[in-house]
Amino acid sequence: MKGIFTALLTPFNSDYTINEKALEKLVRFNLDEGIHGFYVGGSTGESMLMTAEERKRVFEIVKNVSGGSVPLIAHAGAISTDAAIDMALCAKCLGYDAVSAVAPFYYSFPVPAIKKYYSDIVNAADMPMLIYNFPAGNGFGLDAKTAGEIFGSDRRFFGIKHTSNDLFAIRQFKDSIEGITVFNGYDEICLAGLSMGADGAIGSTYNFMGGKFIEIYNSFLAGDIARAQKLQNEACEIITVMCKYGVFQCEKEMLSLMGIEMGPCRRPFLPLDDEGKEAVKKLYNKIDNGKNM
Ligand code: MN9
Repeated sequence: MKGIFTALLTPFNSDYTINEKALEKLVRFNLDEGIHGFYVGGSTGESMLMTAEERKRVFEIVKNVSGGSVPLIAHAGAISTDAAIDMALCAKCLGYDAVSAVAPFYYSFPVPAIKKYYSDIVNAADMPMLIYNFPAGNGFGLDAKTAGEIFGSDRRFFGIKHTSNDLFAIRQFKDSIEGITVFNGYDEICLAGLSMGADGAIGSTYNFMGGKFIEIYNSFLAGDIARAQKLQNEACEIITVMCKYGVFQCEKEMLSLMGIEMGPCRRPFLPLDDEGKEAVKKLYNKIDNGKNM
């Protein structure tokens, strides 16, 4: 697995139930953009704000719509090992290609407990595992030494989704674990991540500008760094605005303008205010007129 994977958003109706039709449309739109795969039910999908049944329903819809056309990674992470295993088994049953999990959070679990959480999930589900390293989100930062201990000789651990600005860590993962796949996690540093050896990237803004990032990826691989940089800079301008007003809310607003009704984010995320809506509208007009998405 490599390339540009969309960390799928979850569209909601105005009453906050899942908008299944919009989800189907979003998956199809991304497939048409040429996305290389999907990361389903992660931070971007607001999975921590959803029930287990809802998370499973999203797995099911995405699988049904995409069929076997691109690889699918299901995020099964949870605070509880049992809950994560339950989610991973559902993904396995549906024919997902791999699972991923953020480290257990809230209780500041010690490293041995985190290691056991990962081996318990992999042993129970017997599936390829992409560790989701998100230090800013869950307070645990994976380093190359601990990663090496978790991976050990178990080839079912195949990679890390590295959502961190620590770019050196990408190189350290690559150099210390043979054959490891590393996905860059912050879209604003996608090209930088690739330059440090990332095999691809998983991100939220790819929901609406996957085409642009596929071009960044292809330009990088072709050695056209000037082109890749130009496109990354354009993407960063957009992401800067979105981060200011709330990245998921802005992405949903953008997609709604593009014709996919994404609705609000779940509480406690605040709705996008008028200033934010105006800012996204401006981005939309600029992108649409320039057709440079
Ligand atoms: O999955 C996303 N990570 C989080 C990756 O949201 C925690 C990123 O795509 C960011 O949303 C994006 C904006 O910071 O890079």
